[in-house]
Amino acid sequence: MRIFRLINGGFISNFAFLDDKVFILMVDPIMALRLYHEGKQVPLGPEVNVNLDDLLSRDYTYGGLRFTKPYDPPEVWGSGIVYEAARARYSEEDVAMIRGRTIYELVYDAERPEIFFKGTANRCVGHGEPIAIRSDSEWTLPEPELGVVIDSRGHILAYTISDDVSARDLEAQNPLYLPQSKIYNGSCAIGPFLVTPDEVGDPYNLDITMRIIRGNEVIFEGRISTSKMRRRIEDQIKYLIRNNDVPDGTLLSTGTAIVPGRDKGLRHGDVVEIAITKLGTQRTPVIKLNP
Ligand code: DO4
Ligand code: MG
Repeated sequence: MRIFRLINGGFISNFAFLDDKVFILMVDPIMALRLYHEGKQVPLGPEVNVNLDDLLSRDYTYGGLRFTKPYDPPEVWGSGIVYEAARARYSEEDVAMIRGRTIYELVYDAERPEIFFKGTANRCVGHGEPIAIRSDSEWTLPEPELGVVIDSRGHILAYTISDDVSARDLEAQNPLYLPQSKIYNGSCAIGPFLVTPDEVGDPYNLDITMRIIRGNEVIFEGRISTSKMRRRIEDQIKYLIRNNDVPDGTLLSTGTAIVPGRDKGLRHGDVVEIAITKLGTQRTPVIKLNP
């Protein structure tokens, strides 16, 4: 099952895509995922006739019906330095060192993962909606990641595309600035779909690709397979929920391996396109926030 939401004039409706048909979803997406996970009937309304490709091509400037985030995650968390590529790229900068090694090299090898708070639903946008550059950042990067929706006991209910947009200059300046680098309006994009595990299959066999488009030009392109993840998703979830109650529907963004350089920082007007096997393609325009 795939869940998505459409917005029209501020009014949001929930939909389920099942057996090649689209139905109105009669319960909220988190409840639907819980029921599906428990093998119970998901309350569906009538089948509707929608052209998904057409809807996916519309962005937030469109006046009528368009995509929005597939649900409102009560909490969003992120994992850091989960891939060798992230360890290497993050450590290239002039960053904090402990006992002669960068903090990123240390956490990559450590048993305890880096898990950080990433925000709440109001910081998240959906497909076609703008991700943001902080007004005080000159180097902000998108981070294309496999997003995992879990229940309060840590069971995986669904997967989605998540973009852990980060003000890289702030976190490189001082690790204590990490929350400001990671949490601000428009710092997280999710969707277009929530896809249940039975449709995704092996989460360690998915291709993640990202393109940054400026005008008519692709200024960056990157690709990675989730098979390159050093830390298992279950291990990340174990640390996230240890002595830390999370609500049903919590989203964990499982870390990036695609890290463009300093010369590829986002600019107002760019478009970020992230595709993950089985999860679809997320396109988000980029805006720079006013001070
Ligand atoms: O502390 C750095 C954050 C790393 C991160 O967000 C990632 O590896 O995806
Ligand atoms: Mg990240």
